Amino acid sequence: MAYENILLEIEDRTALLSINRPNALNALNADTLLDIKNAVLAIAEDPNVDVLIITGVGNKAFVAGADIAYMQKLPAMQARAFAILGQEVFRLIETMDKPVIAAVNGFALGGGCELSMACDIRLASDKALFGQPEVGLGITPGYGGTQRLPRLIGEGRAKELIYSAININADEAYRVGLVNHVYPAESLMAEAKKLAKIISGKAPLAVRLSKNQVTRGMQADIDTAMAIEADLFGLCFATEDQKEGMAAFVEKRKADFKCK
Ligand code: DAK
Repeated sequence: MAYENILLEIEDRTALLSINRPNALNALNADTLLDIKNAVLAIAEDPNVDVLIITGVGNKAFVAGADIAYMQKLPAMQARAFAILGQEVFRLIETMDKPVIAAVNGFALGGGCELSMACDIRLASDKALFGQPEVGLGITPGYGGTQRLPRLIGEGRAKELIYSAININADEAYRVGLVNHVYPAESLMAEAKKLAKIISGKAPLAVRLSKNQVTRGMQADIDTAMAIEADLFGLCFATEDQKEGMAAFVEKRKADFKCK
């Protein structure tokens, strides 16, 4: 499929989706969200891909938010459709089986910060800047910021960032637990690919079931979450990879996983 607003490459069982509107600091309009949606749906089904990395083209921005110029004059019903599309795309990323790494290479503001939070793992360049500037525009966060930010960094810190619209740099984002690691800008992508390669060397189905357990379990009460864990743990024992993984350990050799 041809995309206008993103680049998509597949290498070494990793898909790299780069949002490609550098002149607008990779801001998200409806066409870009549609490209992301179609790419994510394709990657979810692609047997050659285990891990997805999302980043922004250029050295300035991951995504500087929803496209303000695009949103400014939207009629109400189109604004509603834009909201539904964004929520759908972010939820798709969050709930797709395959792990998603955000390689945050610059501004991650508003919808950009929210996009990174819909990913499983956030790696940041030392130039990254995170924030939810919406209240300065007369709106609230609308792509999950009021929900995912407090879950990731705690209610008090999230409320401070959302109410004040203050941006935080990569080191502060690391300190509060919004990002897992901070790397020099020039090594961010290599580090993201290195992590993707480590993940894709494990049993792919077990990785996907683990994502499912964490993502669904985090939304559930502890008893339901433990039941989800037990069920999917049990399911692993119906796979060839469980037999191969345990046999390889006992036989002191590298496992050859097959279940895609
Ligand atoms: N939208 C559109 N264009 C943007 C943009 C954005 N978010 N951010 C930057 N640009 C454009 C600029 O207009 C400029 O375009 P030209 O003038 O060159 O044509 C170009 O990118 C370069 O930007 P600057 O010249 O401003 O670059 P600086 O380095 O001086 O400043 C900046 C960088 C990131 C600090 C600044 O551009 C900035 O403050 N940008 C806006 C950041 C922001 O407020 N982002 C949050 C947007 S609100 C919803 C759900 C979610 C949302 C909305 C609705 N529903 C459920 C309904 C999400 C809302 C948001 O994300």
